[in-house]
Amino acid sequence: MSTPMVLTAAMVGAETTREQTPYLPITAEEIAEDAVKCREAGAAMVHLHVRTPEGKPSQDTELFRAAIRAIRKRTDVLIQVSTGGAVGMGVDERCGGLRLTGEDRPDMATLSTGTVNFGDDVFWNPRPLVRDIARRIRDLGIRPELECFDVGMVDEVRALAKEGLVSLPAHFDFVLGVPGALTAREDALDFMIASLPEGCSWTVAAVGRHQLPFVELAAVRGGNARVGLEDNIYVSKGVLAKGNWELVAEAAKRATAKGRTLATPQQARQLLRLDS
Ligand code: KMH
Ligand code: ZN
Repeated sequence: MSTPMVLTAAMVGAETTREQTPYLPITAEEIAEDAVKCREAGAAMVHLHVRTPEGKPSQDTELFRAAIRAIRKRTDVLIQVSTGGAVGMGVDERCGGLRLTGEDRPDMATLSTGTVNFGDDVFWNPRPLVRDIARRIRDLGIRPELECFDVGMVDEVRALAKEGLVSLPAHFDFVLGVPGALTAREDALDFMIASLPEGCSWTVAAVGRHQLPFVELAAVRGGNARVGLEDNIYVSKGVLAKGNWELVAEAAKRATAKGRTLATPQQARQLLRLDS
């Protein structure tokens, strides 16, 4: 039996707009409604950003709290908060989701480990800032998902581990296909995998039209995949996904066709070492 595959739904993001797709969830209730359907379609985790009621990207603690409560009221899907936010946000703003403790504490949080061009913008992650966020994640007692947009960011995790800021083995997310960063190519994915420290697990999040084909590549390589409206709004050429759930359903179909079973949230907790 192969290892169950963890599907993550990146539901909201900071860049996708309602002008691009009317199916982008914005309010806590809309996010929870779509999260329930994502879980039913095979997702074990959601990667969460939040928005103001007007749809502006936000990392506001109370907006995160409302979304997390709405999701947890209705489903057991794991919740990973973004600490990336939107380009141009300062570190305190980006870490809004890390102020949630007790029953509102997220299950996981992202940690981007280097600076990268992000379309015409720059996703700014100088080394001191990365360490600041790593410390906050560690202090909250949760595990990071190490977001790497290029291979040097994988190497940087070794330095973070030496400094005691990340414990290995850890879980990585390879984000491929961001304009200005590493392209979504099969050999790029293989180089990322080959660069991992011993025993680490990985997810691939390929952007745009690469999203669903990379689910299949991840499936055959024994990895995990992230889909969702943060990274891609189309379920097929020119056809908008009617919610994150439709992208998860398509990912689930492709992964199972390659012989993988899908992880439940409980299995994902173990596979991603969230309790250790
Ligand atoms: N919105 C991007 C600039 C994360 O969630 O940790 C960064 C991002 C990464 O989405
Ligand atoms: Zn994100």
